[in-house]
Amino acid sequence: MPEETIFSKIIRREVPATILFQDDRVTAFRDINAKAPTHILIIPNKVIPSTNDVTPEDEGVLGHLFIVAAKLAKEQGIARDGYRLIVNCGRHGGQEVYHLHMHLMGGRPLGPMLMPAG
Ligand code: DGP
Repeated sequence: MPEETIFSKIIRREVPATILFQDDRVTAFRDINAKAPTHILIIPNKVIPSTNDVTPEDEGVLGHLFIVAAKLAKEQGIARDGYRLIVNCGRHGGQEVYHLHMHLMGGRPLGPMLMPAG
């Protein structure tokens, strides 16, 4: 069994978070360190540490992350102007929490996708 992170405690509501959506497969809550007016994390309830650990049986839940992202973007009023979905993986990807998560960010122009190559 992969190791749990703080995100499992958020799913079980053992630590506080602003949960915007939850069903039997995914949970969505506001990022504690928001980098945009809307910054939401959408995560599978099942612990998948990173995209390196994804298996074919995860296809359904990973597709569901996009469905929930689109629904939340509409609800948050950012769908028309657009937004960014990010999944970080590993050290070079800047992943801090090893429970796969999709960032939904919007509410202002987000600028170029990456810093210039250095
Ligand atoms: P990443 O770098 O992709 O692993 O992003 C992890 C994000 O998780 C980061 O933007 C901050 C957020 N985060 C970390 N701990 C907590 C927490 O306890 N609560 C909430 N709401 N967000 C958290």
